[in-house]
Amino acid sequence: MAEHDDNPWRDDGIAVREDKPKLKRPPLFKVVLLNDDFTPMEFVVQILKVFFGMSDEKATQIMLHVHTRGVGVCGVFPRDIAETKVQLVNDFSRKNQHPLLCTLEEA
Ligand code: TYC
Repeated sequence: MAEHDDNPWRDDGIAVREDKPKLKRPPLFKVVLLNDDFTPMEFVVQILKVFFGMSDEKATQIMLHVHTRGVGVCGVFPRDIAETKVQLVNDFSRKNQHPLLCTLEEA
């Protein structure tokens, strides 16, 4: 009997169903910019280029979207990356004495 227990090919007649994969994709977060009346447009464009890797054209387009609509998405990232970007942008804005607000929303 002992040699049967060790044989991986032995069919005990037990039906085996594969388990559903337990891994879920990590939730994503939108990093958003809010409009205000004081932050210069060029500063917002600089933020979008430096922290979000946008071209001058794309950054200008997003900045104007936020300026006219009040809010706009800079990018979508896993939580830790989104949180770090928000922190870096807000620190940089404060250091430059602008009230620009960056925050995150679950995507
Ligand atoms: N509304 C600002 C201005 O007229 C420009 C601006 C755009 C500020 C986007 C913030 O997220 C922002 N100078």
